[in-house]
Amino acid sequence: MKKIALITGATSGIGEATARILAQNNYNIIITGRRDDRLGKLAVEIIEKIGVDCYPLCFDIRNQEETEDAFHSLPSAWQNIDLLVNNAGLAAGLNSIHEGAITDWQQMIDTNIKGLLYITKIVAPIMVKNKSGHIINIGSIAGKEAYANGTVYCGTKHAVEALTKGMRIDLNAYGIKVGSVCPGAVETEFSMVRLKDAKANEKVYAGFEPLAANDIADAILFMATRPAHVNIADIFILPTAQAAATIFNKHE
Ligand code: NDP
Ligand code: 8X3
Repeated sequence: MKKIALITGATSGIGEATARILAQNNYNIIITGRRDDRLGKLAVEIIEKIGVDCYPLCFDIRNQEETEDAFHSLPSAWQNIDLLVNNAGLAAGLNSIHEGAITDWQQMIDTNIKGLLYITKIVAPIMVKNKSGHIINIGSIAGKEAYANGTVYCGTKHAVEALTKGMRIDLNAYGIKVGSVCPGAVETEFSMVRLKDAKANEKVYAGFEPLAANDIADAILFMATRPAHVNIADIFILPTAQAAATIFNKHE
C-alpha cells in the first residue's frame, strides 16, 4: 500500500517540488494552498504524468475552521497521513521593529506558527492512534539566527525550531518521527511575496547561486526514506555561497 503525504503550501516553491519528488517516489499526495488553479494543475500532473493519486485541498491555513473543514472533507482512507510536511509559510516585509507593519506581523505569525499548529493538531492525533507517522517542519536559517529587519520573521522561525523540538518530545512515546529542514536562501516566490517588487526580488539572488526548491525537496525525501529506526532531527542547508543569514560570497 502506498504511503500518504500531506504537504502544506504546495502551490509553489519548496512545497510544489516536494509534492513532485514524493509522488515520484510512490507516495499518494495531498497538496494544499490558497491558489485553487495551481492545485488543480499540479494534481492533474501528479495523477496523469507521475501516476500516483493526488488530492488537492484549497484553504487558508490561517483560518482554523477552514483548515479543519478542508481536512475532514477528505475521504477517510486519505486521512491516515503517514508524512506531514509543514511547509506553508512566508515573510512579509523587511523592516526594522519600529517601522514594521502590524498586518505583516499578523500574517507571518498566523501562517508560520498558528497555521502550522492548526494542521498539526488535526494530523498528530491520527498518527498517535496509528502509533506511526513522520512530521517534517520547514524552519529556516532565520530560526537559527536573527538578522536586521527580519525580526518578526526570525521570531516565527525560531518558534518553528522550538515547536519541532517540543513535538519530537511529545510524540516520542508513540513512535512518531519529528524533524526539520532549515534552508538558507532558496530561489522561489519567497522574496517576491516578501518584497512585492520584481527588481528587489532579482537583487536578492544576484551574484551567487542560490538553492533551488528541488535541493530542499531532496533533503525532505532523504529524511522520509530513512529506515524505521533513524530519525533525522534537522537538516540545516545553505547555498555554498552563503555563510550566515546576511553573509554571501557574491561575484560582480
Ligand atoms: P513560496 O512563496 O514559493 O511558497 C509558499 C507556499 O506557502 C505557497 O504554496 C503558498 O500557497 C503557501 N502559503 C502561504 N500562505 C498561506 C496561507 N495563508 N494558507 C495556505 N498556504 C499558504 O515560498 P517557499 O517555497 O520558499 O517557502 C516555503 C517555506 O520555506 C516557508 O515556510 C518559508 O518560510 C520557508 N523557507 C524559505 C526559504 C527561501 O529562501 N525561499 C528559506 C528558508 C525557509 P498559496 O499562496 O497558494 O496559499
Ligand atoms: C528564508 C531565508 O534568510 O530570507 O527563511 O530568512 S531568509
